[in-house]
Parts: sequence; C-alpha cells; structure tokens
Amino acid sequence: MRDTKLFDLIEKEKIRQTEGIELIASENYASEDVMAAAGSILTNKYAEGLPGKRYYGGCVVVDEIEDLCRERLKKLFDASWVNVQPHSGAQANAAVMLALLNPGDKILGFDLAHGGHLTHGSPVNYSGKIYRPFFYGVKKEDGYIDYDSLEKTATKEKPKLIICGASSYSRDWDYKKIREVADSVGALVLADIAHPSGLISRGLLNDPLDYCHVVTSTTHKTLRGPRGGIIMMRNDFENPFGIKTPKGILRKVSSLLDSGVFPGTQGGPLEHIIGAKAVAFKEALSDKYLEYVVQVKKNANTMSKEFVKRDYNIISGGTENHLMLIDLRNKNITGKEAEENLGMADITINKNMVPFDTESPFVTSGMRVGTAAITTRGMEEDDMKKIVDFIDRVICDTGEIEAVRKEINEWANNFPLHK
Ligand code: DSN
Repeated sequence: MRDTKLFDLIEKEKIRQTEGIELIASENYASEDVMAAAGSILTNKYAEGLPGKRYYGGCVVVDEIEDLCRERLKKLFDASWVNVQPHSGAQANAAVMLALLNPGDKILGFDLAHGGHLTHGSPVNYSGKIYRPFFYGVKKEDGYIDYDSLEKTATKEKPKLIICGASSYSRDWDYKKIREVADSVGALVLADIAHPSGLISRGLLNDPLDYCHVVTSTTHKTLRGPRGGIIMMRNDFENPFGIKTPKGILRKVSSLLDSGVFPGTQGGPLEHIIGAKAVAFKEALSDKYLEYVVQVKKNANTMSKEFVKRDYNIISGGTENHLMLIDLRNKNITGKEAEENLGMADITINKNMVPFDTESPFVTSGMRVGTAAITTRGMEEDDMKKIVDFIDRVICDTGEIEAVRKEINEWANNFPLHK
C-alpha cells in the first residue's frame, strides 16, 4: 500500500515551492529529467570503486553511466580529470583535504562570518577540528576580499592549502593573485565554486581551473542538477607533499583525490544521483542553459540596483554573480525577523551574518538572496523589480504580510516550475 502520509507531504511541499518565491541563493528547480534519473532504479546498485575497477559485480551499465557523466563534466569545465562521486560539496571538500593534508596541517580559508563556508576551516566543522585553520575576510570599507590580508597571513603562517570560494560573496575572485600567493609559500589552492559553478561553466565569471590546483562544487545550485558534489582538475600533477596512503606513495594527485573520495570518506557511490548529474551536465552544455545563466546574472544585477534605490545596504554595493548579501541594520530589523516575516508572505530567503556583524549567527543582521531558482521559472528583469517591492513592503510594514502573500500566490501561478 502506498505511503500516503509521506506522499501527501511531498505534494504539500510541491505546493509550497509553486506558490511562493524562492530566493535562497543555493536552491534551484531541477528539471523533470534530472528528477527522473535521481528517482530511478539506479538507486538499487552498489558500485564501490571506479568504472572498470569496482568491488561489486553487475556494474557494466553503471560503469557506462558514470563514464558518460565524467565525460560531460570534463567537457563542461574543460577539465582533464574529474570525480563525480562526492555525495555533497562538504564531502567533496573533505575528500580533497583528506587526500592532500595530514592532521594538524595549516589551512587558510575565507572566514565564514564574512561569507565563507563551514568546510573551509570553521572550528565547529571537521575542517577546523582536524586541520589548523587561519582566515582572511573582506575589507570593512568596501566589502571586497582583502587580498593583502590573505597574503600577509599566508606569508606568516605558511599554510599547506589556501581555500577560495564562498557561500555569500557577490563578487568575482582573483584566482591568479591567490595562486601567486600560494606559489610564494608552497601552498596548494582549492577553489570551492559550489555557488557560481553554473556561471563559471559558461564563461560568465573568471575560470578557477586556470589557476587553482583542485576545484570542487555542488551540483544543485546554479548548476541546477541533483543534490551532490564533484571534484575537478584541469591539469593533473605529481603528489606534492609525498603524502602516503595505505597503498604507499601515490604518484599522481588524481589518484590521491580518487582515494580521498573512496575509500577515504565514502563507501558506495549514489549511481542514481550520478545519472542525474549526467543529465544536468548535458543540459548545462546546451544553448538554453547559456541563456538561463545570462538571465540569472541580469536578474541579480537588476534586483541589486532596485534594492540600492530603496536604500538597502548591499555588501560591496552590488553583484557580479547570482546573489547578494544585504545588511539590514539601517532598516531596524534583524535577519531572523526578516526571514520570519518574509516567510509568512511566502517569500523564502535566509538570514545571514554580514561581515563585522554585531548579532549572533542565530539572529544575524543580514539576509542573502539569489536569482537562480526564480530565473528557472522564467522570471525576468521587470519581475525582479516587483519582487523587491514585495520584500520592501513586508520589511517596512508587517501589516502588509497578508496582502503580499495573497498577491504572490496569484502571481506565482504565471511561472510554472517546469515548462
Ligand atoms: N548551505 C549552503 C548555502 O546555502 O550556501 C552552503 O552549504
């Protein structure tokens, strides 16, 4: 008998996703084909190992699927080596660090409180517990990455790994500069492009694979695939630190990274998700996807200008990618209150720490918004102006919540999740 309780809840979530406005910068709507592959019989298969080198029988077909996925990803990012098995971005980063570092090694990452990520050395995460983290941040005066402080800390501490990439930074990265610093202190560079990877894949932002030794990403944000992670390199290279594995010293970094994923941090790969990643990468290679990412960027730009017009304080003053971080202190509302009030109007955002925040991470002074999901629904520049108006009405006057919610529920019907 069908589990009606669970499937009714899925239906309820579908209505929530359809009737509201989704502005969480890390979310998107995967295509029906991506979801069909993710929900397919591939979930039944165990396939520890890599295509052609598995620890289970019956892997002939999943080998073909994983190879197809790898080839499409290589083409999308012009990479020479990839691993498509990480279950998430956090798993991908864990695999890279396990492969390239020893416990206690120093790492230098972008401060979580300035827009970085937990897995880049936060003391509450494995990355900050197993390794010795140091951080760089943004400049107080303009909200841009402080490359001078990055260089100073790198020169003083000599980390083995410098991590770039962010969860809430709206500007592009100077990967060349970071590589120069890394070379000067003998460090490797990991770029975690989980957020902007879709824009990078189609040349709309600087290419980290040119300069960073290893690049990780999630597959479900701007890339619009299933929830998951990937690891990539444009150029393989020799094991730089003589790192040992139980098999002895592996000569190539690609072999170290493969073993960092399995058996290092994961068991059996999720072949249904790898199948769904293959579908998403094919979609991302299409002309339609290029139009999509161009529109994501245009929408974010329009939205940020509209916020600025209404005296919202966007960190760094604007955006070059799909998201923006807004300091709400001049609006006399915390991030937590904004998230709750907007949520009641069916506008989903997330509260977010802003650089040099005076509130706790649970309350925060800011909110983060992104345009990846709403652009998938076909929204364009004029719609961004309308959304900022909805947000502003709720933020300035809680008495508007109910009226805004009704208008949004009706308006959102014009934008189906899938065409
Ligand atoms: N939770 C992701 C985000 O929202 O950016 C990062 O892991």
